Amino acid sequence: MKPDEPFTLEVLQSEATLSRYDNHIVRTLSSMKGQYADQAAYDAMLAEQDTVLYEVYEVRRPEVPGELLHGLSVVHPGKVGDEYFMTKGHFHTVLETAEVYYCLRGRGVMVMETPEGDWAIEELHPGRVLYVPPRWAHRSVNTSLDEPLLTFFVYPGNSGHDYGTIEQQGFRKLVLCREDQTVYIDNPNWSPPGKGHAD
Ligand code: PAN
Ligand code: ZN
Repeated sequence: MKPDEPFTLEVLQSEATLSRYDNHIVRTLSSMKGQYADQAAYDAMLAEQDTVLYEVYEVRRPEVPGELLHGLSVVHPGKVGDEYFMTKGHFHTVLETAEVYYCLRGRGVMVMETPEGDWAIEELHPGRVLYVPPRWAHRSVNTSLDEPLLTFFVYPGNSGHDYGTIEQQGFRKLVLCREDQTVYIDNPNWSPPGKGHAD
């Protein structure tokens, strides 16, 4: 079989070059039901408008171990109650697969945790590379209220995405804006791995 040809991509230029990506995913508020701590703020915001929270631009490659899936993640600025806009977050279905994130623009954090309940939060700013090791669930949070958080990501083709575990148990830590400061607090609704949801 003839091997694929090498190819290049302008990761970030104009709206026009973004159209070079193969796939564009748009996640709005309605897709994050139950993920924000302040349910009343969530409901009120959704009643106004199904706001776009984040977008993902993917280069489509075969989902097999030797391939690398890559693309651009854009988390828009904003809050639901005190909680910054963020991605759903997920474990990789193949838990032993890692991921690299390279921050291109904006300010943010990556909230991470393992199935055993260990947690970590790393700051993202332009020029910083974050290595998410195998086993760590990950969620990007935009901690700037003025500009989008742009990251480039790369992960193995066979990783897959397990969203259900996080939808059920949440992340252990929440990233909030309190009196203009970014604070990390314990998620009161977090249920320990394997214990199901708190309510
Ligand atoms: C990224 C994420 C992207 C959006 O490509 O998929 O940032 O986040 P959610 O998938 O949690 O909605 C990645 O981590 N892929 O594995
Ligand atoms: Zn991932």
